[in-house]
Amino acid sequence: MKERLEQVCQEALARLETADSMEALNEIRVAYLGKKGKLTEILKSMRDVAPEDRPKVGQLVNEARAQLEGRLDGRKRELAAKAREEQLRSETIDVTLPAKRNLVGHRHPNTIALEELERIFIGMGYEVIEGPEVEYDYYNFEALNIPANHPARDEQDTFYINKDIVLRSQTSPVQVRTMEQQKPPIRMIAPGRVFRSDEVDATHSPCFHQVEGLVIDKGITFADLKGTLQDFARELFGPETKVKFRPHHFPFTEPSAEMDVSCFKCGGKGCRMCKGSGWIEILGCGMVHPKVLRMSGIDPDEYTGFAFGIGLERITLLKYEIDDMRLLYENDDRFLRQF
Ligand code: 2U9
Repeated sequence: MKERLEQVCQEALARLETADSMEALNEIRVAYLGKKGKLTEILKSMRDVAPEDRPKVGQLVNEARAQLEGRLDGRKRELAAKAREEQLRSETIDVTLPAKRNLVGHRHPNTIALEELERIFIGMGYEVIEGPEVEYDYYNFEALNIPANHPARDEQDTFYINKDIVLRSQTSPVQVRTMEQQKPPIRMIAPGRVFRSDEVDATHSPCFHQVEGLVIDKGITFADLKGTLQDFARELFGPETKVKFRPHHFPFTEPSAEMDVSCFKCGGKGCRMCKGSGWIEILGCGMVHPKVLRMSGIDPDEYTGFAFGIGLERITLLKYEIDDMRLLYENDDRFLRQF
């Protein structure tokens, strides 16, 4: 029995030395120390041993058991240490490597230009008011004195949802809604997206942005319009900027004008930027038509006002000397992050 015990013990110890995983160690534990394990079997066969020899044999079996358990624990620790070493080696972090760049977005040049415009007008006491992009035909045309037979109403220029509802072709409906809701004095700008059925090219897009303004109070004159828009132009393009007004026609204003600024690139001498003329057109404007005031519940005998409309993309392209509007809509980060 002693030899058998030694043989089993040696066999188990030998297997332990070559076991290379926790599973293998566990298998060995079960095979020798488990309920039906070889060592346990030997212990069970004690009943065949002469009673006087039992304490001695019992002691031997227990010693063998203790030796096996000790070695099992030892191997367990060795394997755990090896695994940990392996892990440390494979997960080594090289802290000297350059960090991964976190790609954060960038404000769109249109947004930067809009915020500049808003800052200027807020500084002059204007409110910024927004409104729906899908509008009633009434607010987009009728209330602005654009009659049913007007070319701007043409299906080619406006996206119709149905016969009464359109994608707004200007932000003017926001001013009309404001006139209906608020009593003068009104000093507001209405920035936002507008839609026209235009082909895409370097200066046109079916979806672009406007910033329109409206001022209504007692005694507002064309002089207020000129002074305000001159201040605005100087704030946006620099204090040396000159402005000039050319007569124009809009159904919603009378008289109407377009405003040019002296070229901020050449100072008015003439260059590529201003196509040699020394002037750059930047907005349309005029005194609000009395019919437009009356339709929205404001008495034109008591109040007068001026309005203006700015194409935001045009300002952005000028400000950043971008020569193709399509670049603004591609959202290519390499383009956007330059501004
Ligand atoms: C109300 C009354 C009058 C808004 C105005 C313009 C002149 C104008 C253009 C600028 C470039 C359109 O985007 S663009 O092509 N706009 O020239 N807009 S006056 O007049 C209003 C608006 C609302 C109630």
